[in-house]
Amino acid sequence: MDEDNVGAAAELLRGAERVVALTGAGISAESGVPTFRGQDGLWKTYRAQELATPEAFRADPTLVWEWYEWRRGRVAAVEPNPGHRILARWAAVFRSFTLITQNVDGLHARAGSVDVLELHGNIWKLRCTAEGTVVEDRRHPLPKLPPHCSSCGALLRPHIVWFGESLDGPTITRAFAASQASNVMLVIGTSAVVHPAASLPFTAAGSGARVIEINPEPTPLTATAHLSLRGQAGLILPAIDERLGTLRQA
Ligand code: BJW
Repeated sequence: MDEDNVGAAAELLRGAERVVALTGAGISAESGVPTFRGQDGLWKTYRAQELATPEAFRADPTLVWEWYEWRRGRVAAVEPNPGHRILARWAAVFRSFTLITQNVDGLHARAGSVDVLELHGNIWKLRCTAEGTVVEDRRHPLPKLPPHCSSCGALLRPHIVWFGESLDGPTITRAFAASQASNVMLVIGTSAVVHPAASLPFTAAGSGARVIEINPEPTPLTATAHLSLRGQAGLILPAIDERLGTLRQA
C-alpha cells in the first residue's frame, strides 16, 4: 500500500468539515458481490441491454426476474466488509458526512450507515409497474416469478434504475448539493462511466473540493482527482481511518 498517499488522504480528511463518499460496485467486491465491468464483471457474462433496461423487462419479465433472483441470493449470502464499516463509522466523525452509492445491494445499511443516497435503487425493493408503489421484500427465493402486485395484480419490477431511466429527483438533487458543498469527496470502487453519478466528483472538484479516488485501476476521474489510491477499498479505508485517528490525537 502507498503509505504516503494514505497519509495525504488522512491529512485532507482531518481538516474537512463536509465530507462526501460516492461508492460503486468495487466497495462490495471484497464481500463477494460481482462488479459490472472488468475481468470478472457481470457484463462479461450477461449483456446489459438484455437485462438492465425497461425494454428487456417488457420483452421477458421472467428472464429479468430470474437474473435478479440470482443476484438477490448472492447478496443475501454475503456480509459487509471493513470498507462499508469504516464509512458507517465516519458518519459520526465528521461534522457533515453524506454517503452516496450507486450500489443496489443494501450493504451500506447493513454495515450501519443511515440515510444512504441510493442513486440506482435497491435490490430488496419491488415496484408496481401500474401503481408505482414500492415495497420492501427480503424473501429469497421469491415464491412466484415474476411476482405480481397484491393490490392490483400488475407485474412487479425490481426497484432499480435501468439504463435510459431517470434517477429519483430528490435523491440526485441531494447528491449534487452535497457534492457541491463538500470539502473532500471520496470516490470509491466505481469505474466512473455511468452518468449522472459519474458527474458528481467533477461537480465537487469544480466547486473547490479535494477529490480522493480509491480504486485498483485508473478511471476517467483519475486525471481530475487530487489523490488516487491504488488498491482495495477494504484495506485502504481502514488504513486511512487508522492514520486519521493518530492525527486527531496529535
Ligand atoms: C474496486 C475493488 C476493490 C474492483 N476496491 N475498487 C451522459 C453522457 C453519456 C451517457 C449518459 C449521460 N447521461 C446519461 C447517460 C446514459 C446512461 C449512461 O451513463 N451511459 C454510460 C454507460 C455511457 N445513464 C443512464 O441511462 C441513467 N439514466 C439517466 O441519466 O436518465 C436520463 C437520461 C437517459 C438517457 C440519456 C440521457 C439522460 C441511468 C443509469 C442507471 C445505471 N444502472 C446500472 C444497472 C442497474 C442494474 C442492476 O444493478 O441490476 O447501475 S448500470 C451499472 O453501472 C449499475 C451501477 O450502479 C453502475 C455503475 O457501475 P460501478 O459501480 O461503477 O461498477 P463497475 O463494475 O463499472 O466498476 C467497479 C469498479 O470497482 C472498477 O473501477 C474496479 O476497478 C473497482 N474495484 N475491486 C475498490 N476491492
